[in-house]
Amino acid sequence: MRLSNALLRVFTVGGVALACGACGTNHEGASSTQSGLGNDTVSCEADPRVATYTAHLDESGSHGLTFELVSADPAPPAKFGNSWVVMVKDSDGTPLTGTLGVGLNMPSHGHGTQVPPVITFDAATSTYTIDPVYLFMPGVWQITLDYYGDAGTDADPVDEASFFFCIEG
Ligand SMILES: [Cu+2]
Repeated sequence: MRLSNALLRVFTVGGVALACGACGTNHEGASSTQSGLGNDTVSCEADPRVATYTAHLDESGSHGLTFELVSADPAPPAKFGNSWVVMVKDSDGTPLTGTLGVGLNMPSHGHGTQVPPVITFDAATSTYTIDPVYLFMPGVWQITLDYYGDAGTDADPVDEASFFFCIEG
């Protein structure tokens, strides 16, 4: 049965980095000449990479698919645990139901998250719920959605797209 197979094939790939070399060490080893670094109060809202959250935010992949952030709780995305509902659509806008992977990354810091996202697929709405989207640190986070179709996550994704958000302290 296709739908239950799809549910079973929904799992998580990537995005997990237990070793976090640069994480939380902004001030460590800073000399007096570096005292201006690591100012935790600087906002990333003006970072050109980040999106302003709205419901039904679309990001296009480079292979014709659209990844829709249907809703986020809390909204806008915030520090620590988030729950996201996403949909993957083909070029006609038809929802797709195959395997999805999620990666969480802080591109400026080179680390992922400690709590891996769990993905569940709801066949009634053709949406995937990702919970938690665990963004534990203030700054720019990249949330990458990889769509694998009927293939497993060992294959190359059919398409992928990333959402970037500024998470406030
Ligand atoms: Cu970080």
